[in-house]
Amino acid sequence: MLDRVTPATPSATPLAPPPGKAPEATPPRRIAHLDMDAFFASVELLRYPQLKGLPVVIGGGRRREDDVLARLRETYPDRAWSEATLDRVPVDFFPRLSGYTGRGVATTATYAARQFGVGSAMGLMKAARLCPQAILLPVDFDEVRRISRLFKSTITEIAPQMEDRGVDEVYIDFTHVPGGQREGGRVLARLIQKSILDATGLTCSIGVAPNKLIAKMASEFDKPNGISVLTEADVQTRIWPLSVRKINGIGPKAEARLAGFDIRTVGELAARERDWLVDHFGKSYGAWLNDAAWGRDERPVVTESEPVSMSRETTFERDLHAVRDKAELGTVFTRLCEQVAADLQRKGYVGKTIGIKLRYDDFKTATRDQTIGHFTADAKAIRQTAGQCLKRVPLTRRLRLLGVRVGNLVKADSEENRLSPPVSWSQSATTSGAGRRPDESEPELF
Ligand code: TTP
Ligand code: MG
Ligand code: MG
Repeated sequence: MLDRVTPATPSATPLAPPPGKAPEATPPRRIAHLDMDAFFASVELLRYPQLKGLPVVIGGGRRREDDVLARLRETYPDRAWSEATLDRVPVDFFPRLSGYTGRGVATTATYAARQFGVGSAMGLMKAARLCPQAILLPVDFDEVRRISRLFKSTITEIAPQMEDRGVDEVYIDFTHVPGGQREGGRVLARLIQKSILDATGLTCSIGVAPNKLIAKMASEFDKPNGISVLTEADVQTRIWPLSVRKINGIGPKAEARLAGFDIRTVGELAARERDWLVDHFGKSYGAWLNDAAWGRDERPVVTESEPVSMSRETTFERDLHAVRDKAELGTVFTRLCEQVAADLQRKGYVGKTIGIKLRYDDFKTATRDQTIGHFTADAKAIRQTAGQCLKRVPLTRRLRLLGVRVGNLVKADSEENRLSPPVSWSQSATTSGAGRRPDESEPELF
């Protein structure tokens, strides 16, 4: 996870109109969420167009080009096979799910396969039972990345304010782009869909709404190849009937806890008092739940900018206890530190504020951080300081989430980093974040 310096949104700072001109009304915020349809599977269908319309499941490993060609040459020795002739591979050549045994998991499936109930994260053995005739293909990460870059650059040529949210999805600020207000954004959405289809051969679905939260939900309304346009007035009719799980930020645990209070739909969540939610889910998460249920979300679309911090966090399968699950927590903690260190190193950053985040089984959150005297991207150094932070939080309740963050970032090759030589930590450490635990000398728990 990358936190970035947020550039000012144009709509947040309306300029005074030039003298003599009538002030123009600030256009309403229109934010789009765009998500590619059955992405990994669609990428394979570009290579094998003969499989269009058939149930195809992606899973079970990486694609190895030479293997496919070698097998083709063996099966059909009378034909010449190359990358260029893959569209002529007979459909019968492809392996079927039927009879699959193993522990593989489906990463995604074409919409034809979804009609049988097959979907992302499903075990392939179960998928084989539901749809034995489905074709099983491995993923080609290089091609996925190439197409990912291609569809994103197609978007930024039309609408430059784009936030990258992963391999197959982005947010786009439509507010000031030509066509971005016409029919609530539908005109621009159509243009982008068409341009992506022309550039990549793939379809996507787009939701346009007053903010990211609603746009993200709206992009799913009419998948595949759909456009959904929502206004604030649609929140009650289109969002409130949905399950709370449709809100990006409510996972299975929060869903279960809400269900314990008979809250299953977004509308039922909206009906609860904000104070009640804060009492039961903590100050920040409770307030956020209330905002989300009412469709309130002010987050800007964040384009390229310098990251201010990098973090990794994980929500546990089951809530863990600091003493009873010490070994498991220790392993996870070390891994998070290693992941943040690897993120920093890969992106060329170092930081000197190291922090932790815990969420307890009652959903309350605690964070602590500590600033050291030099910049680092070293997993051991991060682990050591993060471990110090851990000594300053209560660890009696079970934990559902653990996170590690490194902030105060500068580029590893910057002057600032070179001018800050490593110093002894015990002398240089300053602390921030409230609430030291009374016994500072208590040994590290995990
Ligand atoms: P998604 O956008 O969630 O799914 P999708 O594009 O396959 O299908 P949809 O039309 O519903 O958007 O994820 C994008 C890609 O990320 C997906 O093609 C495969 C990969 N992926 C995983 O590797 N593991 C997962 O658990 C999920 C959900 C996706
Ligand atoms: Mg997708
Ligand atoms: Mg996606």
